[in-house]
Amino acid sequence: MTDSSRDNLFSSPLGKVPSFVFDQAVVDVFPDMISRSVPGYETILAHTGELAERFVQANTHCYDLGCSLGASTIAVRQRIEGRGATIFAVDNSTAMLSKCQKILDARPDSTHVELVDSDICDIEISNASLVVMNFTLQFVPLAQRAALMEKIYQGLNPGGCVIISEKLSFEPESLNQLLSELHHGFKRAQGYSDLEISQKRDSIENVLVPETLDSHIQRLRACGFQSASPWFQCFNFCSLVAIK
Ligand code: GEK
Repeated sequence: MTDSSRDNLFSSPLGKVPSFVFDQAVVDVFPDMISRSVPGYETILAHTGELAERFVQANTHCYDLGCSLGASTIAVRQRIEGRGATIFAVDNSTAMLSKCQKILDARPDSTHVELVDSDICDIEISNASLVVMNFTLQFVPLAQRAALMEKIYQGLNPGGCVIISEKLSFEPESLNQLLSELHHGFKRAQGYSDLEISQKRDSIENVLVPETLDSHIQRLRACGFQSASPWFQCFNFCSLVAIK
């Protein structure tokens, strides 16, 4: 990795830390940022591919909601070749999508990927056998999350699968604190300084709003998902699978 693609966005004192946005500066360092910030990211991607292989049906739609640079799309695509599925990779950061397009163009594959520049709350979901939301729901305003999950449930075919990976919050606060400290220890071990960790935390405050595991499971059940469970957790990061 060249120095320019290493995430050092928060390494100098920023004074008043601006709210986090997915702009070009983030796009330029994104693979390094997410892999050094999210424990288990690579494991979650690999198993997103495995779940795709199990659940994606011929001639159906897959959705990668909040696709960023397409890492989940690529993990899915390489396991579903020849099924005639279409992957809709959706993001509302134009900077992310234009780099994502270049990455996908450099890796041709027979599965059609359509990039959609939109808020995931505004798209239509239909004929879906797989919906992936890897670390995206946490950025959707709380008040819109139930309607989004309901739309996903309605757009999934029976037997279809949704994968939701998220940062979690915990109760009581002492447990939240512990898991957050373990996460910060992970980031320190990945080379982030205390200043980077604390400025990033300030920047994502009120932008990334985590919920408890119970809140996620209850919302999934309220939509109609009878089968819903975490399949992976490391500290305060978790991935859930739910089947219609
Ligand atoms: C990966 N899934 O590498 N509508 C559309 N896109 C959104 C919205 C929204 N309402 N809110 C946020 N995003 C990826 C990683 S990153 C996670 C996902 C992270 C987009 C946002 O622009 C960004 O690209 C992505 O969701 C979240 O597997 O950075 O922690």
